[in-house]
Amino acid sequence: MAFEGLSSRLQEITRKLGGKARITENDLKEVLREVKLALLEADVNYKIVKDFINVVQEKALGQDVLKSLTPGQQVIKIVRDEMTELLGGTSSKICFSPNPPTIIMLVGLQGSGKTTTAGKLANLLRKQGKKPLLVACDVYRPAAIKQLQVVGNSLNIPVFANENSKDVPHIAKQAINQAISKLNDVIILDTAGRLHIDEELMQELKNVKANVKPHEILLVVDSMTGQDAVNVAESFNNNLGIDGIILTKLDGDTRRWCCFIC
Ligand SMILES: Nc1nc2c(ncn2[C@@H]2O[C@H](COP(=O)(O)OP(=O)(O)O)[C@@H](O)[C@H]2O)c(=O)[nH]1
Ligand SMILES: [Mg+2]
Repeated sequence: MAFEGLSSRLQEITRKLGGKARITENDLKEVLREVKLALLEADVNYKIVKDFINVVQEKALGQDVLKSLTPGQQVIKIVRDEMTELLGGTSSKICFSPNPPTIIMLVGLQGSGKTTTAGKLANLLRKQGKKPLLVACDVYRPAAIKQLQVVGNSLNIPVFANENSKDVPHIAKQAINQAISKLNDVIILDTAGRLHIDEELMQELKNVKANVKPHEILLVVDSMTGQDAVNVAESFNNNLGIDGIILTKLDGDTRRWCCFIC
């Protein structure tokens, strides 16, 4: 389960603090230091940890917790509330278009898990009563088209591919027409990635965005990339504007940090 290491560290801090009838400013500093270490060990970005600790400290001092009758409980509450805020106080869902099909475009680096996620997402949406169509937009490697077809077949979800074209906006438009005629209300575009972010990739994705106008652009990020995931997300967001992030491979990540699904 995600956050395993982090939650046991925080539970330990809570246990130590909870019973204290009085805490001094030094106790508070010590607690914040431990929370900071727990977050850093969980591979949370340093800037985020720094801001988080500052906010908790300000709130703790602002609420005069040191003079309170239950100071430990109050500090715990502040940490818990801020943690909830940090992880997103609200969970957002995919916005479906009132005029189907809703177009979801998956983007991300090569190997991040786009094709696998396309299948998982289609399966999830089907369970929610949708009729998804997967679209092979990674046109450079014939194996990539085949991979999506295998994923679709195994789930019994239709896959649109045009092996004769490398024009991704054109392929996406053909897929939209097929979706309309076959009453597929969601289409998922499985796009190509690169090993690293490069101008050519961004230009190509921008071109697809401009021509196809997807309702949701979701960035797929391999959680094993750790801190670099932040840079990848920033770069895709600046270039393309993303609506959400899906972190993959959390099952194999020993740091098990966090998972946003939008
Ligand atoms: N353990 C694990 N492996 C995954 C996950 N998602 C993808 N993979 C594997 O990562 C590799 C790359 O995935 P793929 O979907 O082809 O990535 P793409 O290049 O972005 O389309 C494949 O070997 C997948 O089986 C996941 O959530 N957990
Ligand atoms: Mg792929």
